[in-house]
Amino acid sequence: MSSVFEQPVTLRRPPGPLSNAIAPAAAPRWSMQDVQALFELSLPELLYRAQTVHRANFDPTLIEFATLLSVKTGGCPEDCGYCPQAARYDTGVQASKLMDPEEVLVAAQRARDAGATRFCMGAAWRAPKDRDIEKVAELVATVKALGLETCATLGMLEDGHAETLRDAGLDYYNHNLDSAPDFYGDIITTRDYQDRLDTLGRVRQAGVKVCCGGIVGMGESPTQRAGLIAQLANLDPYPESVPINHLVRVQGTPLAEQAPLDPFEFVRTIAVARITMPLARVRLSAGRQQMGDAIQALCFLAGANSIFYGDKLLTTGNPDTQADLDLLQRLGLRRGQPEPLNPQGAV
Ligand code: SAM
Ligand code: DTB
Ligand code: SF4
Repeated sequence: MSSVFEQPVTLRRPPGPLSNAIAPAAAPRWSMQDVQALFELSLPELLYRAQTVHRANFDPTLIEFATLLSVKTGGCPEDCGYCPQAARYDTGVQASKLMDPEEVLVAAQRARDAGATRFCMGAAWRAPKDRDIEKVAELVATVKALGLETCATLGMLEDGHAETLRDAGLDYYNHNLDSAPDFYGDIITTRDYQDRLDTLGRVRQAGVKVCCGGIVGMGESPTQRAGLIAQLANLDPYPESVPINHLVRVQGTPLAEQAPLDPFEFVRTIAVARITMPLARVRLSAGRQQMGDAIQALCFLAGANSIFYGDKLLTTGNPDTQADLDLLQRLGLRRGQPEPLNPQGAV
């Protein structure tokens, strides 16, 4: 298959068996040079390669619908420069306590009835305490009982937390690297890159699937965009689920006035994620409301096979559900859970 390409696409090792830790692989599967070279291809060539990888591994017409719910909003002590929920920025987000299982049940039922297959609960914590984990475990069990895939994003985890969540029925834990290591310090100073890798290691070790991605459009250089994808693709094994967020510029945050990114750079980022992580569910995540249908369509052509579905992300807007259903229909795409075509691994 790769012989049709001028420069062969080498499909590197697929996610291996669960390892004890998640960390950059000893021998990186993807060098920075390789990843940058993909970003620098002409758009037609890059999309062709991404589509070829996508079609070899998935039904390219299937798109996963994941619904988000902010189960604990705002008041966060961290300083993530993009985030409307950081207490230190005046963004108008009202802080609230952790939701009760009854409220979450109603929201999850609504999401399932609207067609979502994954339900992701987000909490604006730096790091949950033991008692928070117990409460979230109850929420996870409530959602799992509805037959939905479960995901949670709660901040940094301590030893034992991922196991408690797993035992309650957690399928995925979302914890993003957010940016390349050499840009990270420009955006967040209250926790470092290694803290994130440590949490990802705990999730992996507990046997919970890893959902890990980043944000583009924060003022990073093209090399730093490639750096983010290289980091993700070189995690060993790479994440099963990769959310690629476009920065949602929120008034009051330090990134509110960030100059817009050329939308084709976002499309390229999706394509390179697909090529370097062939079996991952690559999610076209935050930023769709600002993107327009044509750019979203290009993202699907570039290999995105998952979206956040529902009128709200955590605190900001997302396209109306009907608009998404209409868009999928116009593009001949279908809602569903994309599963690898070849159970032996990446093709
Ligand atoms: N507090 C937890 C944490 O930071 O790990 C979980 C919730 S946090 C809001 C989850 C992710 O949302 C962040 O890592 C970031 O990637 C994404 N995010 C937050 N604000 C965003 C924004 N304005 N635009 C795009 N993505 C954003
Ligand atoms: C992810 O990568 N993106 C989602 C989810 N994981 C938790 C969050 C996007 C948040 C966008 C800003 C907001 O709505 O507050
Ligand atoms: Fe807090 Fe998470 Fe927002 Fe950072 S991204 S400020 S940790 S809620």
